[in-house]
Amino acid sequence: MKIMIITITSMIIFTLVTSLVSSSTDGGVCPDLWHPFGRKCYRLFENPLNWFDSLEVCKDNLASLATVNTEEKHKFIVEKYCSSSSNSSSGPCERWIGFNDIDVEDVWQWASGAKNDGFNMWGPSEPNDRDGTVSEPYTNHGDCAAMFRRGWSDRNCFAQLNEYICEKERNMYILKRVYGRNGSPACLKETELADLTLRSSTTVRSRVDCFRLCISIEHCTVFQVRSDSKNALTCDVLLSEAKHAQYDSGHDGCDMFIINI
Ligand SMILES: [Ca+2]
Ligand SMILES: [Ca+2]
Repeated sequence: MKIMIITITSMIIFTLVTSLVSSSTDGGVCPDLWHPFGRKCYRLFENPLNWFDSLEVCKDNLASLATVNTEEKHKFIVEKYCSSSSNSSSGPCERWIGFNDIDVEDVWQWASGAKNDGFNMWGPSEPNDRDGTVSEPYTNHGDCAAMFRRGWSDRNCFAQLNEYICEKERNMYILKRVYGRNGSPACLKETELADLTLRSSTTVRSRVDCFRLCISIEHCTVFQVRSDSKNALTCDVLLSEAKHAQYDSGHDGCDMFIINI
């Protein structure tokens, strides 16, 4: 028998749950392929683009080019990505970051809008408003910063670097567990999923994996995790509209959650 969801009786601050996926204690999670450091998430992109196009890709990912405003952050990025990226294991490990003096020469600012508090890691003789060596034409301005393993240099913003680093806020999520009228966890049966599922029958190892799958998919705000008789877990990732649907309740081993950001 189908009944409307009538109560959402528990709220779980999801940072409690995310402690399972991140050792950090300051809350928030990063989507797949993004890595946490402090309160931010970082991701290395490895397709050759100029600075402007790199920034656009970051924005498409609700991020900005990295604001590398502490030495610790610079070190994290070097240690995290200089050994794994395709062009950097032994090379200079060069990639775009958000620092630029595009608007006013020698007034450096962060693409993210973060205040420039004076920190920088310019390499020797940088910034020199030149791309590459001094033999290049002076008109070839250096207005966009690239970070290397050991420091930064200003380069021509239209130069195509192989890599760039995006940065965004870690998200704070609140999960609401969904209950039916009789107080047992509400859930959709397999036969009811077809119209409401973005991606169903994905095997996961844990509820947290299902949560992470959901937040990596646009428009997903509801997910449920079903376990079968052998305790294998199946993750159903649902369209947001699903929360207005009617659900069965009382499935053993099935839990549904609504994500509020
Ligand atoms: Ca410049
Ligand atoms: Ca330069």
